Amino acid sequence: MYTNPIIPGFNPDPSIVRVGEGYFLVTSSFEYFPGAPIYHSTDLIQWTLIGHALTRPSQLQIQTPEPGGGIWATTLRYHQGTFYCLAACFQRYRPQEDDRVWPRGFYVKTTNIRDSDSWSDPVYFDQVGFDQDLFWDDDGTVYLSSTYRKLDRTPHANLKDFAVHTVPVNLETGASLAEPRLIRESASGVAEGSHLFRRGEYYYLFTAEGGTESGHCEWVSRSKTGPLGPWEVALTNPLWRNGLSDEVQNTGHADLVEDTKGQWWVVLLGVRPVWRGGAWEESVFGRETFLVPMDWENDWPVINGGQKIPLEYSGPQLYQFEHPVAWRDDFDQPSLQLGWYRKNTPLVHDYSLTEREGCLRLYGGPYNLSIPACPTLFLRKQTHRICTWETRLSFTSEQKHTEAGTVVWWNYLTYSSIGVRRSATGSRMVRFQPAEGDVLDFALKSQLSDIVLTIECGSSYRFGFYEFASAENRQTVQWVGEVTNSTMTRAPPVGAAFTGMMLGLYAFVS
Ligand code: 6LW
Repeated sequence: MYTNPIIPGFNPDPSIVRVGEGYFLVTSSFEYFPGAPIYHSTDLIQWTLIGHALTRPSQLQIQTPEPGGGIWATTLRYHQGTFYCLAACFQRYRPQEDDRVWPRGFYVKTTNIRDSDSWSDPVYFDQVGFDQDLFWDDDGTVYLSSTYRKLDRTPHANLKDFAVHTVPVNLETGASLAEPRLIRESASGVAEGSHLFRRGEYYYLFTAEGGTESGHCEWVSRSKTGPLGPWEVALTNPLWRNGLSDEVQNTGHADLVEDTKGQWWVVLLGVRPVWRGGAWEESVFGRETFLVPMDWENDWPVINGGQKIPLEYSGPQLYQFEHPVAWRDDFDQPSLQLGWYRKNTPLVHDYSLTEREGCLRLYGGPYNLSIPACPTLFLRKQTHRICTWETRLSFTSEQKHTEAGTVVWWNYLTYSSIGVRRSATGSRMVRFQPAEGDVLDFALKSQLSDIVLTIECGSSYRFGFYEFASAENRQTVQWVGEVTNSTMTRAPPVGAAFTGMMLGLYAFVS
């Protein structure tokens, strides 16, 4: 028996490879930097973040995208000693106006996946699109697949017309070696997240169809001819279907791996909404990484026996693992712990871990948290529904617009913050800025003491603070307000909520 998701917190579009005894997995990172988190496991159950494929401005430039822009659907592949991470970076994503600039996809590569600095600079493809996949055929030809709108639109239908296009490429340059071929489109209007494989006599094409929301599902086709088809579509499609009454929803976007004993496994994305007040409430985690077993029957894949993806998988293999909720950062190392993210690519180095021992010193930049740029903001993924995020802050300011504090972050259009600033009369105060409703200010007694800021995460987010006296003399928290999870997870008017909740630290001088 084991518990899903295997990687809790915002971790969509998982892609996996096994090298020897080790599994490596990458997930999408959108507007966050560094991009393309790489996880490692030896048993598919316990995953450790070991680094990122996109850590340098020369690899990743995200300046002012809409929520949900940036890096989409990374694919991880391993070929002859080299790891390849494929991605596309959306600089403009405005689906509400059917306005997107299709990015040129790219790959970065390394022979040492444990060293984040070793990933190459990007090699850009000729072919645009998202959800890039690479497939090496036995004759040495390398095929790139990506999804973009088909050029001949479906007439008289209000479909997205997103289809999978495939082209042989020169891997050194990224150049296309032929014209792209449309290899899969879907009656739903969306065929994406493609992965091509070869096994025995057949080529297999896996596609995510129906869009990443409630219609999301996974299809498979096979061909004896080659990676451009013609394709035979499995009669068992979709390979399973989770619906609106299930504990796990929106499942799809699968990738496969065979373990050392010959058992196949599938990783995919899913969400865990909460049933509250007679309706489903959006999951604060967004889309997370799930695992299910896979078998082959008559040369067709059967994923999870064709059954719905569960939160608890009861099979003979694997084991149950409780992800630890406790985590702490004393900022006592010379570099930041893995798992801190910036929103967008930082332009300047605006922090120090050495200037004041045991502290993260922020040099607050000119952008407040509502600006779609890169503020001085350090974020971590929320991984547990019920947890408390506590921050001790040492801050005074002469200016009444300068603020430092802590935040629950969905995107630059929806966040709730609690921070310290100076009031109009010159004394220090705490400001609570909820995602919805009025800003509230609370006077502080001391002009100098450290302030402990607290966010309780659960069925809502509750915010409070106290003035730090001494470690022995812990004060009671003064609660200042609450924001519901449904307010915190609201859909943005531009872009999309493809990510999950983050908790963070910030400073700005406005
Ligand atoms: C992903 C695509 C999708 O690239 O969501 O709606 C995108 N479908 O497969 C972002 O994860």
